[in-house]
Amino acid sequence: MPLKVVEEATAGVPTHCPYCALQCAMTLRPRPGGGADVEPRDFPVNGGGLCRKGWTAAELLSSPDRLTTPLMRRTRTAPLEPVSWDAALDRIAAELRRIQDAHGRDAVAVFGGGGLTNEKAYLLGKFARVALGTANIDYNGRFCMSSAAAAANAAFGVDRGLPFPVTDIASAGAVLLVGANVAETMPPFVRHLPGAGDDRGLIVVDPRRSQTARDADLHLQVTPGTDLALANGLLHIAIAEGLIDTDYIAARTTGFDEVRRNVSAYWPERVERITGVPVSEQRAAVRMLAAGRANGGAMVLTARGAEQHSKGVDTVRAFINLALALGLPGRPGSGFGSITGQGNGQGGREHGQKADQLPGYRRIDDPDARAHVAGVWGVDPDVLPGPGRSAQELIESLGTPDGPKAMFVAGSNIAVSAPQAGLAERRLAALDFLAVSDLVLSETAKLADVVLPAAQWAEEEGTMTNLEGRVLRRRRAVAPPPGVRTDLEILAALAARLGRPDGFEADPAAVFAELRRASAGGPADYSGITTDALDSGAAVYWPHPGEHGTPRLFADRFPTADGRARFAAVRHRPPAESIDADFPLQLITGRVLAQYQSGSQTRRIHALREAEPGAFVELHPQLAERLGFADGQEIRVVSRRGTARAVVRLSDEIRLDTVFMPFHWPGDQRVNLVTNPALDPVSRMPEFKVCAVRLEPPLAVADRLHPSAA
Ligand SMILES: Nc1nc2c(c(=O)[nH]1)N[C@H]1C(S)=C(S)[C@@H](COP(=O)(O)OP(=O)(O)OC[C@H]3O[C@@H](n4cnc5c(=O)[nH]c(N)nc54)[C@H](O)[C@@H]3O)O[C@H]1N2
Ligand SMILES: Nc1nc2c(c(=O)[nH]1)N[C@H]1C(S)=C(S)[C@@H](COP(=O)(O)OP(=O)(O)OC[C@H]3O[C@@H](n4cnc5c(=O)[nH]c(N)nc54)[C@H](O)[C@@H]3O)O[C@H]1N2
Ligand code: SF4
Ligand SMILES: [Mo]
Repeated sequence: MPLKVVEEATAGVPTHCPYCALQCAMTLRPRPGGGADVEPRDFPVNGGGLCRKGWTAAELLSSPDRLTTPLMRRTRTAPLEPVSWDAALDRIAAELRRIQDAHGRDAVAVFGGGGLTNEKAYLLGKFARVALGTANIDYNGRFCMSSAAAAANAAFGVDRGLPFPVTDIASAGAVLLVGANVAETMPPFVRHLPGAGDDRGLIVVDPRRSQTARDADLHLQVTPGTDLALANGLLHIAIAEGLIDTDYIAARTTGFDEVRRNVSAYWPERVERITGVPVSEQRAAVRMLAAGRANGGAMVLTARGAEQHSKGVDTVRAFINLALALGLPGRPGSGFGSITGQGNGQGGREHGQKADQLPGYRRIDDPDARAHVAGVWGVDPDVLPGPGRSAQELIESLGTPDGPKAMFVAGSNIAVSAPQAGLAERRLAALDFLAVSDLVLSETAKLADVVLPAAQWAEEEGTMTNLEGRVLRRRRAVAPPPGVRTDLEILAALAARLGRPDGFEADPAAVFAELRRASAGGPADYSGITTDALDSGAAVYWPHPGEHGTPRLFADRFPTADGRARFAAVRHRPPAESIDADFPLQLITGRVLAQYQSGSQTRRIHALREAEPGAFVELHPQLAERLGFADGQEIRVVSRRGTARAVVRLSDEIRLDTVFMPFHWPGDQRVNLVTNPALDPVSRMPEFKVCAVRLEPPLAVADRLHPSAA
């Protein structure tokens, strides 16, 4: 055993990137003085490639910004000061106890993240349900994959973002990408897409001519928030032109007749009026998909641009309808998928940190699921609480008379990333007690009463599940800095202090073994996945109940009661907030290549900070001229909810009625001061992707010294 470790140290440790769901493979070579060097490693998803974030990921291991000691404030207004681990953990346990004794068990909330390993997500869920006994646990995946997940569960009976390996995309003759800018959000993914000079076709739907759209054969520059109408319109054309697969529809689906009637109202000229996409381009898109289907296959893939809306679930259903009518899901080289975002966004939504779920992607309101998981946990099913509040509803309830009075956060920076962040910040401030586990002093950690310094990616063992549902091994390459503990150690220590000395192992292998048992028989069944198989590099896809996993789903049947996929007749409606005279522009939000999420990791990496130093707002030169703004000028983006500061970045690749702003920066550069928290009725996904704004010149210096309260 020690021999193996030495060998690995000299040969480098095989692992995966800490950031997005592509989980590109890399080798880490520890440096004698601390930190490590990154080398890309050949692996199907990345084919030996890495993006700039992956290349520079190791810099944060030895960054002076790392937290290396617990911090605590004595009162809510006192400064954060270094304290011992015992003092920090004792304080958290005492406060959570005190608040639950006074206000009931649900008065303590837990908030997790899709970047946490499977083991952490699992133990966090168990910690909430068993050690705290609270119904109130949710996580940032609610802001990410919840609409796609709800749609896939309803249509296919299971939610695995890509129900096929990423490499299958390379055999598709046509790919329709809806609201996905993979050229920036997962650059190595692009190698699988149709490219210049081949006989395959790429169609991109985006209000901006994004990096990804620039290389497409067809770019549909849709009006923000109208993808649902576009999908219905494309299906209308496919039916009218006789391009649907009637045999597939008859054999493998239910509900098409109602959908056919519904989309008859979405004739091309009407859809052009709603979406801004010319009739000729709508027809071209449908014909490209049909031609691709005859040339290896056709794929329809959605991402956050289509999903982060108050009608995100119905929009995804509309694109699933299109894919089903074309006969794609379950066919080789064809299918429907949603591109998962966070490193463990897939596994993170399977193992019980979501308000309505138990491990194995089970439903918390299903009596059989409760009985099974309670059995593994050694508790009575009746004591399992839940379902609790969804992320945004939870945040909005913090510190209110009916809401939680304390919260424990691990793996999310909601002070930057939640919609209407000004409100989120006020709700966090209204708590009696906030504890945060993070690598760095994130904007959310700055608001905490106790901050715990957590180990990161390359300092601990664990498993991750990538966007294909493939389970991967994350390996420890370097020791955490002295003073730092893993999240599993933190949860085990807190559980013990809350009267649960047993059942909370800090050893990732022990947690994975328990997770396998808890997931057995559930939709995301990991029970047959062995550490040996993962170590050997075997391609391990869930469901994996016995010796064999499932790289491709739906070949013969869908995991619904009758084995068929379900169509759903869905109608278009406008975004929750329409533009008007006061707020005449559509604001859309998203990402840039060099920053990740709330930026708490990537803003601390030198090359990435240099590449994208601060918030910008992208607008068309003609719009800028009309408003009197110049490239590089600082302006204010104003909505009914708040104001964000940003630098003008001119681009003729964006619609004239739309401006774009990424969400990676803190303070008054947060686009989420502006965004709309309107929720999808089913998934409870906020409408991050569209709201009404106006652009204003910066405040005069005098105003800036005495800003009016936003
Ligand atoms: N560099 C980088 N990579 C990342 C991340 C990151 O923060 N930075 N985060 C990871 C995570 S968690 C996620 S979820 C993924 C997200 O990956 P993507 O979904 O690809 O990223 P976004 O930039 O959020 O949105 C994609 C596109 O949606 C467009 N869009 C906005 N509104 C609309 C609309 O109404 N309709 C349509 N069709 N398009 C619209 C935007 O212009 C944008 O180009 O990226 C992952 N990878
Ligand atoms: N306007 C707008 N807002 C958005 C979006 C958008 O497109 N537009 N996208 C939404 C989406 S898709 C997402 S996924 C969310 C993401 O938003 P956040 O949840 O804020 O995501 P991160 O910035 O990744 O936050 C993760 C935090 O956990 C820390 N961390 C990383 N690894 C670990 C670990 O192992 N343990 C612990 N304890 N901490 C760790 C990091 O340092 C960081 O502070 O933002 C959402 N917000
Ligand atoms: S694409 Fe994603 S997983 Fe790959 S190197 Fe970049 S951030 Fe890491
Ligand atoms: Mo995400």
